[in-house]
Amino acid sequence: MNGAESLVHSLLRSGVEVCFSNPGTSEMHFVAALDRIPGMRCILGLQENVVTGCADGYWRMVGRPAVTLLHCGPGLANGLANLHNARRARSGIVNCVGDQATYHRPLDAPLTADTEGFARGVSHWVRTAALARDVGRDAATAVQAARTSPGQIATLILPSDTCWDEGGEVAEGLPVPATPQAEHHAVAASARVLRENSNVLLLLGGTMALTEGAQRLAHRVAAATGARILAMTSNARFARGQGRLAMARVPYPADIAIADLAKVEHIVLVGATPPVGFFAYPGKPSRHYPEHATITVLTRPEQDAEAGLRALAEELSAPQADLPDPGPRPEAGRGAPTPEGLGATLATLMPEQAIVVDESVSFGRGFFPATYAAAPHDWLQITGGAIGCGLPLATGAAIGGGGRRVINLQADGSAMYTVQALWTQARERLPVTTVLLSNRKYQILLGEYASVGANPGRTAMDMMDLGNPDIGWVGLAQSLGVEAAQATTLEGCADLMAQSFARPTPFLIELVI
Ligand SMILES: Cc1ncc(C[n+]2csc(CCOP(=O)(O)OP(=O)(O)O)c2C)c(N)n1
Repeated sequence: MNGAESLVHSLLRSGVEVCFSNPGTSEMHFVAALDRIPGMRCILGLQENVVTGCADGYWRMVGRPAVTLLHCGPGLANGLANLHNARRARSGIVNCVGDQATYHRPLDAPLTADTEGFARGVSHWVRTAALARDVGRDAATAVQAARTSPGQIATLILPSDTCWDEGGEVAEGLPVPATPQAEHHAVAASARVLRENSNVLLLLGGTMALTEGAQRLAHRVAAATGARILAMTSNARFARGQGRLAMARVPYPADIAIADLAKVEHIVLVGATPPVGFFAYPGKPSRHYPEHATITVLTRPEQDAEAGLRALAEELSAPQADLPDPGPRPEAGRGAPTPEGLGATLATLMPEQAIVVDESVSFGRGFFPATYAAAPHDWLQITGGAIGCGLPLATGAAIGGGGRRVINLQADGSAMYTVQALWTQARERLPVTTVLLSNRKYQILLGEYASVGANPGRTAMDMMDLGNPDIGWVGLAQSLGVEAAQATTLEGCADLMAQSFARPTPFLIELVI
């Protein structure tokens, strides 16, 4: 058995079943091993940032890591932005990066790079395999690292001779470390803050704090104490719709967030971090909560948020409390597309257990209230601000979603970073409906420009306008194998959505906004 075969066997024994890949010469023995050994679903992405974004979406739905197969330092580097987003989502991923053979590296051939250096900035765990004999054990250790709560990025670099040399040894899967629990003193301290004060904010963040169960417990705590509940601005996975709490997020725009949090005197963090601005602005505070507000941590992101909230509810002797009724589903929107209208259309048509992938950037800020009464669904957001994650995230979520409908609300500028993901959706025949929000601009940046009091001149405009030439989204999607059509009204969009939801294959709606 060579090292590559021991790698595949060990990954399988550790529970890894999906490989998102973009291979090169140094990974050919890994590819050959995947060909010989059954059990791993292998999915080709046509650029590495598609591959890594898919692995993020897969983890968010499955809670087990996929493996990525990347080519040398430059291949890994192409995938870094979505590994950054995945790290912010606290997703678990095992990257396997092929590299120059150990004895070839000193010759400084063209693809020789600081692969470990590239890996380190986005990885919790990095190792370069030294010998074929060690590769199986290294793979099992990487999976264990990736599965360590709340989820970590593990990067295993494989010089090609460690894959082709004989002497590979299969490793058994290693135990997954238990999710740490909230400390008793943290529960007691949080209870004291909630009991003794008004103007307390219970801030929920991270997948574990936004499950239906955690939301019900948070509501029970809030109903007993008068605390306010908010979610963080960006969340990896958020259970929403009927049967879940109609919960707002900390607003994105600095001024609105600062005004919204102005009365907060105490913040209890549940898997969340204190609310700070995405960016600093001259003369504005970086922290969006009042300076005098106290911060109490109920659970850190790696701790079991639901169990922590249960302990808190018990400590407070909080009675059971039914969730407020979000009311009926709204009527579908009509006429020219608006964020609220599209949100209402989505809420009307969304099938049960849909997965919404939201990289809607500036257009999407009004979607949340409009979808409180939609059928139960999961909402996945861009978490690290590195645009170009939506299409890959939707692709990976569909692979991990077991047939659930994926609805990708996708801004056009961001879509162009990783548009190749549409081809993977077509090849894998995935149930993904992309609603492509076509404003032909970097609208958010135009807004930022206006807020510094400037009017864009020709040079500035040319850096924020995507027209000239216009991107033909319908033709582009079709050329990548995805059926597509254009809509200019909400009625037209609703018709196309309904048609798409009835079919198991991908579809792109270019919604002109
Ligand atoms: C990797 C990366 N590159 C560049 C940016 C800067 N940036 C933020 S938003 C944006 C434009 C987004 O345009 P689009 O996706 O069309 O959304 P819109 O602003 O029109 O809503 C850019 C270039 C970024 N956030 N991440």
